[in-house]
Amino acid sequence: MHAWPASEVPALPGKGRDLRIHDTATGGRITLDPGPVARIYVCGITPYDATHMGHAATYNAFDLVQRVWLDTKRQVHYVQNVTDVDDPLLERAVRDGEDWTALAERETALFREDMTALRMLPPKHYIGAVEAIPGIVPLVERLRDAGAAYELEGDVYFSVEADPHFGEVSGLDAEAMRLLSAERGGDPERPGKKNPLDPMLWMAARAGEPSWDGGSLGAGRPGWHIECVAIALDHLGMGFDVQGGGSDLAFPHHEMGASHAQALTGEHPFARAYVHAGMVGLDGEKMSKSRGNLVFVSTLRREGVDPAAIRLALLSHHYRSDWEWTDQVLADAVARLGRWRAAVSRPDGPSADALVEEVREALADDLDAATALAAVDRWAERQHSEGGTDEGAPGLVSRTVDALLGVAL
Ligand code: 5CA
Ligand code: ZN
Repeated sequence: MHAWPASEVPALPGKGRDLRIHDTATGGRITLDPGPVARIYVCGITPYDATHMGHAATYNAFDLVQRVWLDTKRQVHYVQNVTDVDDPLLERAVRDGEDWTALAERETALFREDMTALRMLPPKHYIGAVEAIPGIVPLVERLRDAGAAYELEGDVYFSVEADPHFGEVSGLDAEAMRLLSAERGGDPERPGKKNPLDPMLWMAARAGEPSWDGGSLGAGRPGWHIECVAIALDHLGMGFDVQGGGSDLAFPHHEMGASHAQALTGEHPFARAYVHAGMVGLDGEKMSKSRGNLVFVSTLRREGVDPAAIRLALLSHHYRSDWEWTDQVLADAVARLGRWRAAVSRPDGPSADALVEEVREALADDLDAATALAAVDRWAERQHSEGGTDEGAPGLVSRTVDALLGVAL
């Protein structure tokens, strides 16, 4: 599938710092050391509803990762999927009496518009689950032939015992895994499984549901985790730099994905860092399509809210913390955007050389965007209170905010 148009990223003087980031697997901060081409896979949406603030916050975090890398003069190879066939999408289509492909196409198109408006850098490869099926089937066959997968009433399950590193991404104990597996798409109660945690790789065709030719697997459709593994291995290979998503993906999705890939290749690790963004809530609950407590990017845009203000609202929270979306969060961001725009609209101002380094340092320090915003606030306050004579300063501030934070002033 096609992605969305890229906004230009201005080059800044000098060079950024290497990113130190919290890795879920080691439970601590690690310094990433990508090659000249940094490789990142970020899990994409399941397109049955519009982009909400939680999605936007998660994609914002991984956009910052890329902006830090670009500032170190690396190229970035970014891959994202679209889960354009899965239970929740099919259920929503049935509920609304809509064709599931039309629903997926419409919501994916809206997501592209939202990402473009928010100036999120597009993936180089934007791949749907459906288009990945021809690549998924041979992977499942290989796992089965190697004894890492087994059949149960026509469905094919992955055996978590096949990967000696299983459990290392999330670091959870068996009971916690069982609970989360039941909550997040697994079926630990199904009789006949070798291990209750074993996830489905291939689901045999069900009446009334779409299915595809699965070669020796029979007709069916892919499980969720193998979708991302097939796409990541195809476009990035093993040992890529960052696997990203919201914290609700650490288990089972990223745990199972890592094990599928490690069992397939005999190599470790699947990703060198597993990075997870916190959950955005509304009225005390995680914002989620299934709960319906949502604030959509597209609704705010229609109401005339400047996407740059939405982006500043996302940036005002640390990406790893769980936080609540409120009207006040947006009002504060609108006010901040106004102060910044007024400050850079003057022909000169206080020097911004130190500011560039402060923003760089804050972001390299586990994407501390709030500290970066505070540094820009201080420059804007000085501009308003004292002004300055540096003719290049307002332009440099605009370029810094654009290049490193994705905000157009
Ligand atoms: N298609 C799968 C990933 S392969 C999926 O999880 N889709 S999703 O539409 O449910 O979520 C897309 C991304 O948004 C995921 O990274 C998910 O962790 C993140 N996300 C979902 N809800 C929230 C929330 N309330 N706050 C922060 N991030 C969220
Ligand atoms: Zn995924």
